[in-house]
Amino acid sequence: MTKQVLTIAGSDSGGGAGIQADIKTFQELGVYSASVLTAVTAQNTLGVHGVFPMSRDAVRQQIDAIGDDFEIAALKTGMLFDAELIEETAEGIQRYGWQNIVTDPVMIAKGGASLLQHEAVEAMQKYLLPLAKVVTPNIPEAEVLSGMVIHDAVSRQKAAERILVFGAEGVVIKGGHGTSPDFSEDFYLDRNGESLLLRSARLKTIQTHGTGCTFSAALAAELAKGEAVEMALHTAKQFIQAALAHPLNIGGGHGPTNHSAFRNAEEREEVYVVR
Ligand code: PXL
Repeated sequence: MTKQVLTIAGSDSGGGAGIQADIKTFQELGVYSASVLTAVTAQNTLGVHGVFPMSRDAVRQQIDAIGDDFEIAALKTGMLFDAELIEETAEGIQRYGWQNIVTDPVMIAKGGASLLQHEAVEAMQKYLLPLAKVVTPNIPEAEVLSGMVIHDAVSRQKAAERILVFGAEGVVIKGGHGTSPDFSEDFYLDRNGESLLLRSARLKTIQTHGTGCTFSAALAAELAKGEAVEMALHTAKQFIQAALAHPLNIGGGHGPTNHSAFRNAEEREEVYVVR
C-alpha cells in the first residue's frame, strides 16, 4: 500500500517552499501526502510580503482529522511560527504515536523574513527535538540551536553534539551555507556517535528557494518507505541536487527548485559519501 506521509508546515503562495514543496516532493517519491497548515505566507520569488499564522485550535483540529483517519508512516515539520504551534504539534505527534519524525527547524526565509518567533527556539528545543528522528538545520539554524559558531569541521561536530543533547536521534547540518566554493557537504551525526558526510558539487545558482523544505520532505518520504537513515539521506541529497541542477527559471528573484528533475535518471547528479 502507498505510504502516507504528513507535513505540518506553512504555505508558500509562490509554490517553491513550504507545504507546496513538501507535497510535490512526496508525490515525486511515490508517497501519499497529507498536510496540516500552520501559517499562510503571501510570498513570491522576491520575498515574503505577509505572514498569517493559523490559530492553535485550527492546527489541533487538522492534526486530529489526520490522526483519526490516516496511518502516518513518517512526518515532517517545517514552519511552525511560534511556541504555541510548536507545543500543539508536539502534543499531536505524541497523541497519535507518530514515528519517523523529520524536523526542519525553519527560522528565517531567504530574504530575511522571520518564520519563527525568537522565543520559540526554546520551545523547539524542549518539545520538538526530543521527538525527532532527524533534525535538519542549515548552518545558521544549527548555530542558533547549539548556541555556538560553526567555522570548520570541528565546530560543526561540536554543534551537532550539542543539538543532540536536546534529544533528537540524529542531526544533519546541511552545507548549503558553507564556505567551500567547490562542494556542499551535509554532516550527519546520531546518538550512537555514527557520522556520515555527504558531498555534492556546489552549484552556482540563485534558484534555491525551498531547498531545505524539499530536502527534509524527501528524507521523510524515504523513511516512510522503510529506508534506513543513511540511504534516506543519500536519496534526499540526490533529490535536491537534481532539483537545483535543472532550474525552472520562474520568477524574478530566488526561483524555486525543480521538483521533477530527480525522476529523470539522466538529470541526477553525483552525491558522494565521504565517510
Ligand atoms: O524554506 C523555509 C520556508 C518554510 N516554509 C515556508 C516558507 C519558507 C521560505 O520561504 O515560505 C512557508
